This record gives sequence, structure tokens and C-alpha cells, in this order.
Amino acid sequence: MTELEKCMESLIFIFHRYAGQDDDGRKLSKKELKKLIEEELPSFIKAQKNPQTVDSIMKDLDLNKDDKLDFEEFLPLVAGLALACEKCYNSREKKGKK
Ligand SMILES: [Ca+2]
Repeated sequence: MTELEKCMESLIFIFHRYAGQDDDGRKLSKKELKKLIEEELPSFIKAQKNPQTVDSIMKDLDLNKDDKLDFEEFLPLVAGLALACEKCYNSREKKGKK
């Protein structure tokens, strides 16, 4: 597998590992989302001072308002974080060159 294929597999694998913790194995409940963020994105959650962060993330991502996130609803979180990380990467690159 290529590196990118491995990344995609990891994303799917991680999503299902957390989504599978209650009866609905295909969607993340708020509790599961919270656990995923705390365990897989610890520096992200530490940077957020607001204790309501998980609630507001859930609200933003849950497009069909069933209080659960399917994989399609979960992806924008990863994409958004990847975008933010890439911006940091770019600014570090610029600083490094000067
Ligand atoms: Ca949903």
C-alpha cells in the first residue's frame, strides 16, 4: 500500500474503532467522539480552552441532526484539522528559509 492509502485506511480504522463502542457500530455518538478527540487528538483538545468544544464540534458536524456522526460527517473534522496543520507547516517552512 502507498502512504496515502495507509492514511485513508487508518482514518477508517480509527473511526470504526470508536464508533463501535456502543450498539450503533457505524456512527459516533457524542461520547465516542469525545473519547476519539481526547485519545487521538490530545494536543488539539488541550489547545481548546472551552469545555463545550466537543458539543460545538458535534453540532457543526452533525448535518442530519441525529446526534451521531457517520464517516461522511466525521471527515470534515479531519479535513479542517489537516488544513490548519498545513498552514502551520507552510509558515514554519517560510521561517526556516529566511
Ligand atoms: Ca449525523
